Amino acid sequence: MSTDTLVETPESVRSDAFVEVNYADRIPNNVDLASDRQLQRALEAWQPNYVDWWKEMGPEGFQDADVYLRTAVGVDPAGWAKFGYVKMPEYRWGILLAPKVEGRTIPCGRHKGEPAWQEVPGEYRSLLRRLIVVQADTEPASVEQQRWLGATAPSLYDMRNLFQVNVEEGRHLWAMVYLLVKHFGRDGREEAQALLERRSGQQDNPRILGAFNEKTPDWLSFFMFTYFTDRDGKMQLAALAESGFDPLSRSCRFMLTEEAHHLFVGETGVGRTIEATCAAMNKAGITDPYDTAAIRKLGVVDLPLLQRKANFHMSVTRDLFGSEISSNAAEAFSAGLKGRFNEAQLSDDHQLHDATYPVMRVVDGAIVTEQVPALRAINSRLLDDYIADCQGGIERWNKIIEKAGIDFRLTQPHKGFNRRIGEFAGQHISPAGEVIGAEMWAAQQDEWLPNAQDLRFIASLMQPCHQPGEYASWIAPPRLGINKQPVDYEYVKIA
Ligand code: BYC
Repeated sequence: MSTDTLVETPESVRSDAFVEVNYADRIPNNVDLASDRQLQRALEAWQPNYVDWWKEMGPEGFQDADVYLRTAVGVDPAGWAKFGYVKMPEYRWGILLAPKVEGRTIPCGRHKGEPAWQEVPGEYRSLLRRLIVVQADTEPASVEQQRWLGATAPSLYDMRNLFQVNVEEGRHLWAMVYLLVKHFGRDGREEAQALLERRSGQQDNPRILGAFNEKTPDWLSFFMFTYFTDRDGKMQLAALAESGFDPLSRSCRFMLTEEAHHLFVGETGVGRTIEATCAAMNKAGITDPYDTAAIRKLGVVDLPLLQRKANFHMSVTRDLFGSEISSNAAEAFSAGLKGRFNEAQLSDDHQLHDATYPVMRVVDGAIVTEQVPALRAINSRLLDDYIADCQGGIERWNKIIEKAGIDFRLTQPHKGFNRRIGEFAGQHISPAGEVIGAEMWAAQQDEWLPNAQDLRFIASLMQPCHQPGEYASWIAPPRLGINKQPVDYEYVKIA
């Protein structure tokens, strides 16, 4: 292991005047874990089970590789991470909370304005625990979903990014397990153990939320997942960062810092795929983006296929917001456990007694927009904020296509397209937003979602490129390397 990393430095690292991350402890932390022996022992008992889970379910075939990873050494945005080679099972997963904001109050709901809770409010214990467990469950789930991807990495740069995302999802699990074990006693310890036992996609004991039981079989899925599904992570973490339960808020605030890189990996991964496609089309003199047979012969992903892939990931991720109209969500908000996106910046009473919110629903076979009590429409609102937040990257992808002079635009399908949860579950809605019958859906769905031929083609592209500086035909090299390293740097030293 290189010495230029603080990963193994056995001393405290001061990141700013207030927050010190202690790397001398078995579990790195900035929560003064050593002062609470019982908690420390409980977490140290969980740690080997976690590492066993990582070795069993983490990246397959690369556990001994030296990976150029960043490790959080503080929570100061100006300099919170260090880079160096690490073998993943030796990664220093730690507990990091954003600094406490003195005088912070509960931002929303019936307790608005009261001091934020430092301990679990008894009357909301089970609701709070459920929110933390659902958040926690997604983190190991995504590592499990992505565990086979190393073998087909399109470059060492991409492989390293995959592993970076994976170890940070592992750290996010630690962040939630800390809250469960510290604040929920024996129940919390049992939940922490159960988090290591559920398995993505397993019939008997699956992960909690639908999208986290889907497969991530190829790199295009990975990039779409990190753009669209990690963005659900961003939105949910932002809503939980508004929690009146201060330890949850502080955990989520720091997790959001790490999440930004995951979104970057997704956006640039899809963007580089588009670049390679457009460049190959132009070189071959192909102007029609629907001339897919000719385009696929060039070893790149045709744009209509990218649209179908995006349609799948967008619709599955929209289901993660729960039912648009939800009494669970109303209660989480009213209790002050989960806010809205940017709660503190919204200019209303933050209690929503009389407010309404427009929600799309299907009534008598037609899509209508109804005003619904805003409290019950909390999920719907977060979903709308999410859809708006997705648009930025899509516009940037379209710029790449436009600059290459190709007549094609990626778009978001209608909110009701391909939904299994909420107002549109059980309906057939086209990407354009028409309510259609089952027959029409069956006839068209291969045009709207990846079909068997698409999946076979994508699988055929997934040939490993594991030499420094080598990139697969279907993806352009990045403009910049990681941490100012060149793009042909040996980001992963394969054992
Ligand atoms: N699949 O009233 P409802 C991330 C369940 S991603 C299966 O409709 P509610 C990440 C629901 O649990 C962010 N089940 O919705 C990204 C409930 O069951 P219980 C994860 C579903 O409760 C990439 C029942 O249906 N964080 O971080 O208002 C990589 C009725 O629920 C689904 C969070 O989600 C589904 N899609 O809201 C790594 C935040 N949807 O409890 C990480 C915490 C709903 O009756 N979670 N159900 O047994 C929450 O805020 C809420 O639990 C939800 C659901 C928004 C998920």
